[in-house]
Amino acid sequence: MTILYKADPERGKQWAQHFAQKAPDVPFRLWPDIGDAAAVRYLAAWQPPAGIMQTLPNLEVIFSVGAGIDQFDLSAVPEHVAVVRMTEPGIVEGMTEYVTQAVLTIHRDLLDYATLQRERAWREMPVRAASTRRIGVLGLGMLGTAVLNTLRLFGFPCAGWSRSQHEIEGVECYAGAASFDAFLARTDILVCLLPLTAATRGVINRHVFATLPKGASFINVGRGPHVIQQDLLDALDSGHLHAAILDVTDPEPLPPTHPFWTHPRVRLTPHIASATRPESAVDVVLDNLRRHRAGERMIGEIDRTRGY
Ligand code: NDP
Ligand code: OXD
Repeated sequence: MTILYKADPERGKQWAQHFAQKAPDVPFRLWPDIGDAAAVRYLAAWQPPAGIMQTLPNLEVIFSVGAGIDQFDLSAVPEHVAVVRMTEPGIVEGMTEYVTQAVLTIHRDLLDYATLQRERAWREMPVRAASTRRIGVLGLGMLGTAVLNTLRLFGFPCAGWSRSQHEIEGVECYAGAASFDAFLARTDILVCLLPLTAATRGVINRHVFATLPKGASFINVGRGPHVIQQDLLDALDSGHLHAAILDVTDPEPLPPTHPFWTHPRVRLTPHIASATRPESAVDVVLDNLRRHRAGERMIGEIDRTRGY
């Protein structure tokens, strides 16, 4: 019943230490030292090996080491192999910090002040009350909900949009395609925290930017392919969209010639909004191993028909 880890090797060493401490009875191996391939029932990976079922014929579960599973080619993974996304609390904490700083950067005009600093211009701008800056989060899952629960404490009017109807205290919840435009029209800072699926690829496009109020801003911490990048550049260049803070792009890494690098209204970070923390990740995986062996549904098991 071996668990095989195949992702960042440095973090893998930390996973190995935590497994050795917390579950010395569970055989844990680091790719490419797979040992007896037939004994590998569990794989923790960012990218599974090519020809996964030929390499690991008795695989039962793939644990993503990240919250997203869009990097997996699910067509190469047979139905009987469960796929589980990462739900450990460190990812939630990191994402809440990142989105809060991005929202406050836009809300307190820090991008504009950075421009003024470069010009050595000592000039004040009026401060806008949080109660007049409406936040809208696409995706009301583990991360979107946590982010909104923090942002509403600042007094921002908060809303979220998801596939199914949610109820979150202090958050106006919109659901489905029919309410999308109403959600956008009331949003001054749009945050993308959707999973990347066939239904959400390209969902942030010229229609979205045109429906947001003039002067709105955009934060992408979901995935690069959620956005039609030329539409984002056009919306910024027309002045309709004020600014964009992008942690994810398409492709990654972003090529040196890409216009996002030098655009005055774009701030970029290299997909660092939040990262899985090995210590708590191992706790979550061990809990799921116990559930799997007991025949229970695992936490974070994805629904293949929805793709997330
Ligand atoms: P969850 O699966 O918990 O939540 C996904 C949410 O998106 C749900 O509310 C779901 O709706 C909604 N959704 C999915 N498809 C649609 C659709 N077609 N229309 C409307 N709503 C939809 O995901 P997490 O919150 O854990 O993570 C979200 C994403 O964040 C990850 O998939 C990953 O891409 C990204 N991420 C980025 C990181 C970074 O460092 N930049 C780090 C970690 C994650 P419903 O509730 O109705 O099912
Ligand atoms: C994740 C990510 O999905 O790092 O966890 O983007």
